[in-house]
Amino acid sequence: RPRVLSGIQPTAGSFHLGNYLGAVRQWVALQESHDAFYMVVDLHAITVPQDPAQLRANTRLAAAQLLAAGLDPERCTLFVQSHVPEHAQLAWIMNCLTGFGEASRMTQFKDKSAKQGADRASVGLFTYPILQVADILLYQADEVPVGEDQRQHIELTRDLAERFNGRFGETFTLPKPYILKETAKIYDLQDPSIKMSKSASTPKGLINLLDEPRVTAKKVKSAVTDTDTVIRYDAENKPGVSNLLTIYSTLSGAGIADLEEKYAGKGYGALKTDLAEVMTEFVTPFRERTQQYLDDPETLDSILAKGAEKARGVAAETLAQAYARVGFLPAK
Ligand code: AQP
Repeated sequence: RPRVLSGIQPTAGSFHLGNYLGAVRQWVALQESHDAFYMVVDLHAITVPQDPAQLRANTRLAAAQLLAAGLDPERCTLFVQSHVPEHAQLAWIMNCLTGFGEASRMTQFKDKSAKQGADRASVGLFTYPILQVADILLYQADEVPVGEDQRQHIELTRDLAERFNGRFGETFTLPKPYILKETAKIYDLQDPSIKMSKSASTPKGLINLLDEPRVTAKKVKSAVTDTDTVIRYDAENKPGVSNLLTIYSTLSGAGIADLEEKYAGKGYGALKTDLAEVMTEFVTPFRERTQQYLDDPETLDSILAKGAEKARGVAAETLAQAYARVGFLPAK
């Protein structure tokens, strides 16, 4: 079976709709057909300041949400990044293979550091994509299911894998991004020209899956559309409506063309009311399942411990090979 690897940050508490539709939904599907490794990336989280107690709680919360979304520990390997020390170890080697200019071209760093003020951004934030390279290469992943915003980091992963292989001998698999066109980028409900994001979106533009369903319904109903009245998918000219149609279609399983037909001659109000209902039907059981996992932290922690053990089996083997290739003297 081909292998997939992906991760999600535990930083924001609740996952948002972009995380779910852009990534986690695909993770759930891929565990059926792939040898799947998924992790909560707490090492990535500390690239910006975190409260320790909050980070710990959010790490469990992220794992609970992944299980609630449908990850099955019998079908995939679910673990916490810091439980597998090989991530940081391989990242160091990859740091040493990366050019400073090359790392400087990563657009996510440019965006995030610009927001914080370049002097305040940590070196960890700068090397974040290189840790991601290590995450992926350790598992010899064939595909990486992510949203569009991560495409550049997968390119970097391929470049560094090729560089390492060229310099030290064939070691790493070159991974491909697995990005579904329809949901590659979910947009902010208030500003459909930007992606829905925990740091850039206003509270009204961001759907948190763990929000009260009535809060979510309200946000859907006040989503920005356009001055036209026709319900039609046209990402360029009608980004707000198109975003709502994408969300509606993916969550309900109805095709976009079917939705356009269903709402022909009806106003945006009807579309939003129905979408609010579809959202409520999705988030209500999701919230309940998340809470059930949180109420039983022992079970949750033991799932994560088993996942880490399985992950380490693979990661340790790859790291040992990389260490040998680089020329590190084996410890006796
Ligand atoms: N709006 C989005 N549309 C589609 N996919 C998205 N992802 C994030 N936003 C969207 C995907 O979610 C996965 C996990 O993301 P992450 O935990 O690495 O967080 P992030 O990318 O840092 O999420 P945010 O909200 O975008 O955070 P900020 O605002 O800090 O940048 C990834 O696969 C990502 O592509």
